[in-house]
Amino acid sequence: MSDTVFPVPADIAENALIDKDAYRDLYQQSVDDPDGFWARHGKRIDWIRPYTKVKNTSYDYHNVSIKWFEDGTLNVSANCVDRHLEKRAGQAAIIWEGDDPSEHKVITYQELYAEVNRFANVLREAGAKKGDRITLYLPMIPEAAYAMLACARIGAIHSIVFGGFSPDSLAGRIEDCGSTLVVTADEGLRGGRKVPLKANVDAACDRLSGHEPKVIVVKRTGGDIKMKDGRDVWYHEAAENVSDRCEPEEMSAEDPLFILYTSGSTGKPKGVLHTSGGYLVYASMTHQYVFDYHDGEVYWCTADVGWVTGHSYIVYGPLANGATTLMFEGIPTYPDASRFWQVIDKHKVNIFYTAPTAIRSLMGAGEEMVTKTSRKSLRVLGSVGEPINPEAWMWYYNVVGDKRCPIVDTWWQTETGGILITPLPGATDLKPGSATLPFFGVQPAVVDAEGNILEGATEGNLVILDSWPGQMRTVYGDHDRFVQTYFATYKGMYFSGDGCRRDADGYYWITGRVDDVINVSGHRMGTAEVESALVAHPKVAEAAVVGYPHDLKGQGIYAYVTLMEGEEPTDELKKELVTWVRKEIGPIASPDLIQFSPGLPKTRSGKIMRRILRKIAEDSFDNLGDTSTLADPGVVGDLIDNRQNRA
Ligand code: 6R9
Repeated sequence: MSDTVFPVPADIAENALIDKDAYRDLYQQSVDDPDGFWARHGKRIDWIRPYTKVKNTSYDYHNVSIKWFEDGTLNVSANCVDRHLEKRAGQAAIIWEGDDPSEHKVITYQELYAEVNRFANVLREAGAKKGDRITLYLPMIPEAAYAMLACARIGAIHSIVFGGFSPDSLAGRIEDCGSTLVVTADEGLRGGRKVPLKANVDAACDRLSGHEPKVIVVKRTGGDIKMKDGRDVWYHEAAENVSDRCEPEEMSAEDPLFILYTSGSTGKPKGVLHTSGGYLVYASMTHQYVFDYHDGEVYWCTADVGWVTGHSYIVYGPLANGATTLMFEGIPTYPDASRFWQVIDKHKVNIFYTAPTAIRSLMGAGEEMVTKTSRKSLRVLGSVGEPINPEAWMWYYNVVGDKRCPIVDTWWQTETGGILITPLPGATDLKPGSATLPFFGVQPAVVDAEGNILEGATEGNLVILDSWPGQMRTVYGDHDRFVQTYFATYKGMYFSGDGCRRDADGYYWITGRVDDVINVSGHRMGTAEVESALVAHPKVAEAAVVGYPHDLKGQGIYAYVTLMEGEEPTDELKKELVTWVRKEIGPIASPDLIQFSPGLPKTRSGKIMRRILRKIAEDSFDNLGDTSTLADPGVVGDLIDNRQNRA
């Protein structure tokens, strides 16, 4: 790892919202007196009825409960739209850049107001009301933001499902939260290719037992799709008959804002639940300070709204701040690998936030694709989703940022709602590969396997000792799972599932997941999910899935598969299994390598020893650790002999 330090650039420090002294002072206040600190900063958003209570949280294993600003009321959409009309009606709220470079659109705050109100009325017309769950399965078009804010306006809870998920995954998520309404588009468009969103919704609805949600369809491509009478309506037709005024619902701070499904180490994806007041305070505050956002700047986060990064840092954080947020429909390599940098020049982007996997893939396309563009508008760069390797960091810094722009390497999770560990551009000296220091109010600690807090320079598991306003409140419909997943491993602490190192300067270096979650191109995947998809195939008896280091994706998916008696281990069958998993979960879950293994290493009680499988997948055969507890130690030798890329 690199230990070079990149000091805060003088010009950035001079104009920054937070400099070194301010960071130190505010951080100290935030941990010495969380109530006082958040009582002041909660006021950054508009409340209908101001809160008198601030923090009411307990990490006690027997009584985990998280409430912030609980007696305040507000409406999130009014905070993201209405309150800016006085000063910013004519300012761009969203700059939308289409998949095809010839298409873009600027939506002012005034226009956003009309669109969100209209969308809210269409939802109401379709029967949606406060507390209902609405599933959004949309491409990266402005309607995705309108739909989110429209839900917030009427007090409905949105659950966004990434467009890359299969009908099965979509059906599972619709069912789990009991959505009464699904909003989709005819087709999506990514890299010139069409994504059959409506057809996937049809297939998902066929799999639902019990209830049939209504479906609202936004026209994106005009492609040929089937509309089901009595169930499906076109958005543009429904929108003709409604007014463009819809009074925002008065919501309690702790009323749910959204559910977002995310993978864990066991079982089905969990519905992470975020509420209204604390989430918005935290998303907006981190957006402003982490990116040092100044009024009038153009900010671009390349995530999809199907992930938490899109929720907090394309829509809610930036719009709550009255920012101009760029929304990109396409992919980094279409029409060619210069696209990001072209878009930066086209819209004079000042702040750019992307994922290490995108950077690594663009590094491969050569510097010329970057250097032929100007990028003079850029001021701050950001990274999120996985640890950024120092090589990618240096390329991002030197080539993309011309050695001028600080990189904020932001560590956080779906569960945390917003960024927890990160540099601030004007306050933090950078070390390539380190997420550096905690944001205000965040108290990270490093623990050993027994949960002892380790001091000084050390390495272990990353926990957070106390609550912050953006924290998830529960797993939808399963509070016990919330407690077991995050508060049972180390009693009294929030366990992140990540490992980390802390250096002598107190800087945090996230080393990656220590549980059975793998991070493929910044997308979270539970090994258990891929395994259960594989064993659902009629020819598969057993499967074990682990991550392994992958040059572009960060981690790849390595599947050990034991076939049913009598089945032939052929290359065709490998391909068939890959296609099968894509169909069951979605393309992001495609196994990169499949190794047919007649036996898997198991303990005498029948537990698969993944530690060993992980080592074999990493090609580190020398330190497999203790294999003496295996029921049949012989299988390990067979597995090594057949290690996929040597066989
Ligand atoms: C926001 C997001 C969360 C997991 C997290 C960690 C990894 C995210 C990171 C990072 C190192 C960073 N992660 N940011 N690791 N450095 N800057 O990605 O949420 O999809 O829930 O993933 O991603 O392992 O635990 P989510």
